[in-house]
Amino acid sequence: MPRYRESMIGQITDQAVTRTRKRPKDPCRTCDPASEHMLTTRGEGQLSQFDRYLAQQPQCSFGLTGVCCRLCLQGPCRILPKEPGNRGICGARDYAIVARNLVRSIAGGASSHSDHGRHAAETLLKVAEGKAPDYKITDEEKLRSVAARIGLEVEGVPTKELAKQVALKALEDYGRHTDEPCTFLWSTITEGRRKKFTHCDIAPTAIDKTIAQLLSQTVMGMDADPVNIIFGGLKTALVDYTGMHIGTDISDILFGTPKPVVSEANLGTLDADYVNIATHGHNPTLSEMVVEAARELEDEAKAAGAKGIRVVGICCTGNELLMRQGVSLAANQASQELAIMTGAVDAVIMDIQCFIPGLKALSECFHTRLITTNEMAKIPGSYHFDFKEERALEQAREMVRLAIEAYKNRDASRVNIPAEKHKVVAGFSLETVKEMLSAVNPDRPIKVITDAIEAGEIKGVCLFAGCNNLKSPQDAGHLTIAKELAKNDVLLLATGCSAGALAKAGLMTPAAVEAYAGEGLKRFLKRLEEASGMETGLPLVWHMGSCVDNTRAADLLTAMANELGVDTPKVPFVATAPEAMHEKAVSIGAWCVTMGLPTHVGVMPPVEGSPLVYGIVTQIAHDVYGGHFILEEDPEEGARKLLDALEYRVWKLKVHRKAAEKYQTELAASW
Ligand code: NFS
Ligand code: SF4
Repeated sequence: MPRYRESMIGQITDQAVTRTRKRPKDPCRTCDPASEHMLTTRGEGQLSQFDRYLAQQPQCSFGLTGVCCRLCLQGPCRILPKEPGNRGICGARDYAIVARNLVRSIAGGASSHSDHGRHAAETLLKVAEGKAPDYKITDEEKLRSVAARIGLEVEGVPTKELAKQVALKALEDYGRHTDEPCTFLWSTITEGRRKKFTHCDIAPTAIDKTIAQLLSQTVMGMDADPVNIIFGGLKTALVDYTGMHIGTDISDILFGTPKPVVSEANLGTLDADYVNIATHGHNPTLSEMVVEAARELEDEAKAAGAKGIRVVGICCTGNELLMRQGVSLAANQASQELAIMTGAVDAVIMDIQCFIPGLKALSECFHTRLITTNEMAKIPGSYHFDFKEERALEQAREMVRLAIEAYKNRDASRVNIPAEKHKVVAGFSLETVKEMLSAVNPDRPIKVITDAIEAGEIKGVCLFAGCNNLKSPQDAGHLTIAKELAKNDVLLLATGCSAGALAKAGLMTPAAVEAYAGEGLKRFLKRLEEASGMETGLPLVWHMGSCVDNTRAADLLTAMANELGVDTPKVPFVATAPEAMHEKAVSIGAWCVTMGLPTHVGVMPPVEGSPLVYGIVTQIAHDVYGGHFILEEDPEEGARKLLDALEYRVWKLKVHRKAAEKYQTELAASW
């Protein structure tokens, strides 16, 4: 692997500047036919992020490369080519500024995900204490398996009591004062990772403390050592993981672990004859109640002249509802406003994260009501409910009634719903995956995947994650890379808005296996489909859920490492965020690297201003953790690099195995 060289300095920054100058002039930056329909047939004045993206061009190259610092009131400081301007006013070098900016976005991501997890844990506690009567423990089996995993006594403990203990144990991870590492991290990773994190001193003991300390570490006049700053960032990325794992585990306990389910995706799932309610955001605590309330209030919608109520999802709340309730997924991040442009959405009900303020201006062109529900996430001019689990269903009913009211004001002549929609087979929790694999090998289900890799039938596993980012055409990166990897026999998993992109384009169907899978992958999937007798058929890409559910994929990685008898950096497993946008995507990417994954990002993060930081994240990280970032904006090139990474791992595994057999030693631990 080529090493970092000082001479890269000019090259990298020049590339960044050239790229910004090349940005296009046409707002229709999408390869989703439904989005294209909306953008080309919309009424005048209906602006969206596609237009605002163009208005922001060209973007500032200091910001793009990460060398703008606003940490103190003397700033902004920018790194200029010559002395003394090649340092900030305080003397901070390019590498300190780039590293600080980068890890602060990890702190942002980690606080979002961990807050989501905390909310789930608090809800579980309320349920256990009988304070949230509208919720219940839906999946007792999951409760017991999580409890056992985190070291609780399970035998004979009544359900509610156990739920309380799990909730308290999760909450302990937020504010522990001892040296013990976070339970939801430590109980889900390999022995090798535990040693690595301890050795590098990045094992977090408490979520809130780690995030606060990272902010403290990176204020003006604190840490100026880029390696130390990045290690602080990785520790924070691990609390991101911890919070996400809590979110997934507890959502499964409360609302059920996803099972295979058939639904549909894209804007064509909106129906002009129905009251359409779009649930948007991330946390299923609210949206599950909206689904229930909508089912209850069908008659009221009929009395208002509609055929009934259709709940659809946007972003990760959409993924959560798709996975558990079969609710259709109308849009991913970039097309959220376009859903309103159809003129058929009567209300958008939001919880937390990723709903953009631009929704408001657009909703004013129509009858659409925006409803926010979290005290930390309000949009001026929207309806706001102070959502409380104690009276969840009652509040959800009120929200649904607002949508029915709005429906009465809908102007049918302005409804413009694109026809585009595709079937989706979703619901691939790790439990589902294991059950499927058990049909082939009941004793060691994960071995079915690792055997297929070792036999060369499939090349490995790739997790698709992350957002849309208008720096590249909507969904293009996700689709190009997925098709290329499928053709080359890579087993594909997906979460978040990446899953949305692949679902909307029909890649989560059994038909896509025929259309895109290479011979090996096709054989593998067909064998699995037949053995497990899956009624839904097995799709090309396995939908694992929302972004917090990336931990489901991480659990699969851990299980594969344990099955192979190696640590995670040796497993032929890679990740890609072709259109990463949010700080949450940065924190997920950072923990993927820490877990030992080659992690492709298809939009350049602001690290090019420091060749040193660029070198740390793309190369040195590999030496320490076995994972690294592959920063590549060309999707075809990105796919090629991911394939290379997988092939290298399979080759190395084979070499090490042969050596171990020949000399009758243990498998080499290096990567
Ligand atoms: Ni993930 Fe899910 Fe989408 Fe990106 Fe936002 S919705 S949490 S952050 S934009 S994938
Ligand atoms: Fe400038 Fe230093 Fe203040 Fe940053 S911390 S704005 S580099 S003076």
